[in-house]
This record gives sequence, C-alpha cells and structure tokens, in this order.
Amino acid sequence: MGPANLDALLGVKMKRVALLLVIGGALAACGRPGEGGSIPAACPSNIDILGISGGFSPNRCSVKKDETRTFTNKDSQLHNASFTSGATPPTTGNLKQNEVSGPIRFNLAGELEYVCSIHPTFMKAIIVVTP
Ligand SMILES: [Cu+2]
Repeated sequence: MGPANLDALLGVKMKRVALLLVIGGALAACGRPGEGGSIPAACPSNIDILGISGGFSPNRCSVKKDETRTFTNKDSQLHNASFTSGATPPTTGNLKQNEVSGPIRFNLAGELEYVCSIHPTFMKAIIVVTP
C-alpha cells in the first residue's frame, strides 16, 4: 500500500471520528433539565446584557415556572432579550444603555433559548425553567 492509499485511509478514519463527535454532541444537547444535574444555578433577579462580545450574563441560568426576571442593558448599543415562547411579554423591547426592562414572566417549563433580535448571531443565551 503506497503513501497515497494510506492518506486516503486516514482521511476516511478522520471523517468517521468527526462524525462520531458530531453525533455525540447532538445527543448531549438533547439532555433534558433535571437529567444528570444539568440545571444551572438560579438566575439573579436581573440579567445583564453586555453586548455583542459579552452576550448575556449569566448566559445560562434557571428560574422556577412563573417567576419573573428583569434585564439591564449595560452596553452603549441598543439591545433586547427576545423569546420565541414561554415568556410574557416575549421581548424586553429595545433597551438603551443602563435601561432596565419590565419584569418578564416565564410560564413554560423547559430550556428557553433567547436572543437579542438585533444581533441574534452573536447574542444567544438560555434560561432553564423548572416546573
Ligand atoms: Cu443586541
């Protein structure tokens, strides 16, 4: 077997390893809150919005169903926290620097991913709502 064949064989093996890693990651991401102690620490009463590089702080935390939290924009740019489900109201609306949102109530148990709808690619976070 020549070096070219060996390279091809190694290439196939590397692809298999990469595929297994992808599948493993997808399975891990499917873990539900409550499984294996995956519930993060309780969210503080206010979650800070740090901006494009800092995102939300904390960016993964938990609340009990029907609790409320506020969000404060600590950045000079406009930002918001916007949910697709499980939060009332579903968005803070755009917040100016140092502006504090009204209370957002979480009424759906599960992992709620939210974004700043102005910068959704850069600003994502999760609130885990426990029953
Ligand atoms: Cu933003």
